[in-house]
Amino acid sequence: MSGELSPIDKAKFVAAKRAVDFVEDGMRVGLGTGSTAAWMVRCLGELVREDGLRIKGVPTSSRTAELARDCGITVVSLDEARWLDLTIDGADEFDQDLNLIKGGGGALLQEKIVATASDQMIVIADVGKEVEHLGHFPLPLEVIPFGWQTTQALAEEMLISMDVLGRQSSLRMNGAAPYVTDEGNYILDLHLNRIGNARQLAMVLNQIPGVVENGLFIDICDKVVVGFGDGRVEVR
Ligand code: ABF
Repeated sequence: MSGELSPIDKAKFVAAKRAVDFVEDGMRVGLGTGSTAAWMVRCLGELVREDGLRIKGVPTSSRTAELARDCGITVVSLDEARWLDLTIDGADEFDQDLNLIKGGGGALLQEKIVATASDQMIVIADVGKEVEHLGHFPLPLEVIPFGWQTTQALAEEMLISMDVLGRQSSLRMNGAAPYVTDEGNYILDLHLNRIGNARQLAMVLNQIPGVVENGLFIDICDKVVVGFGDGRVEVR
């Protein structure tokens, strides 16, 4: 499956492949979104088709649902599964406390719901996602379309009082139109550069009217499987 991969793709692949070792027969598994998670879905599909692994997959986005079905994985909704044994997903940044920034792929709301409804969450990532302080990657904020510019102004005003370096934000676009999430919402990307108190910021952001969810995953991730371009893997 892996053939000749670039170092970054090899890092993603080996992390994904190591993570599926944690999947046991009969599990209900949350399936993440993004290119690293896509490798994980493919590896799981191979185990389902060739080793008879029996799992129920709960996708975190429509893209993942399509890929999972194409790989032969039984896909069910989160409400059908009710609770998950394990979720495996990617991330945009992770720090030493295993706190994350997620949402670069635009699926942070469903990803956070699925990860929270799981006994365990494992993140798979290339080592380039590891940071000392969260925030260099723009923090995604899912907002309802109604009054989004007012929501944006309130968020930027709130950032002035927070422990962050940057306060600019931008509406995520899909070509000439705003990017629309699976739930029909918009995404504001907050260019914070460095986040001091991620826990406090996550709580305050979600108090702003119009904000649905933010991409900070605090105390949700249990393990990070880190892949390296030379094929090494570390479990943190
Ligand atoms: C998804 O995967 C998103 O939350 C995150 O932004 C993205 C990372 O994508 P990739 O694995 O392609 O770097 O979980």
